[in-house]
Amino acid sequence: MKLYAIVGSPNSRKVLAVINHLGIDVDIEYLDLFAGDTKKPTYEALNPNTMVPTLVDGNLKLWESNAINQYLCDKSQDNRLFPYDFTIRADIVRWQCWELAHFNQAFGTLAFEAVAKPNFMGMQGDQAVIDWSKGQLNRFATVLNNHLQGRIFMVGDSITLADYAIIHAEFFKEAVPFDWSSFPHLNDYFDRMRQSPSWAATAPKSPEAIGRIPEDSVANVSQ
Ligand SMILES: N[C@@H](CCC(=O)N[C@@H](CS)C(=O)NCC(=O)O)C(=O)O
Repeated sequence: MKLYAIVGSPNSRKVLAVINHLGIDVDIEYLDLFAGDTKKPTYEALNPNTMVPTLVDGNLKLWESNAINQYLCDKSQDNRLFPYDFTIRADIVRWQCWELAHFNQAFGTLAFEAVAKPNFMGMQGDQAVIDWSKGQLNRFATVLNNHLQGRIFMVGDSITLADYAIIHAEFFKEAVPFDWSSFPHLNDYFDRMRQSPSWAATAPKSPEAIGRIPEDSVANVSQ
């Protein structure tokens, strides 16, 4: 299996963390965002969205990070992160859908407009979009904070795919113009998840490393 990823990309990190956690053997090819690698025809043939991550396994060309993570768990027949019990699976998939459609849609948009554009792309963020995403983030952070009261993990009492999905934009948490102080359970959870070895190993070595091909690969660690 081969994964196409970009250093520091939250959705790439989400998949890399699962690869680390499961300890599975996947070739990682990092693309250079600034050299336009995702726009090259050979890559577009794998992922017409010209985004990362993309997993290639034989004839399967799979994009969408949450789908890739489910596939990796099933393919490896290691059900720790995605148990076979269909009630638990439904709960995990519920949170994967929710982070994509709501929480990380708001968080990711705010991070892109308010942090990535001015810091990495040399352009100003759109203030109307920033204001909208802050409102949305406030709404959905409230849902997440309430869910996490009295909980260690999103589903059950061990780490699952839902956790790697929820936290995947954590690198930008302190950088976005958003007041997290009224979400103590969410904050504690992010702090805990940041300590997860499989997640921590996916972090870019420096802000300058983001989007560039690393000299050495991100180390795989098993949990
Ligand atoms: N829903 C997709 C989102 C993928 C995505 O947004 N990837 C970003 C990096 S985290 C990307 O490739 N951006 C480059 C671009 O938009 O051109 C997933 O979960 O895989």
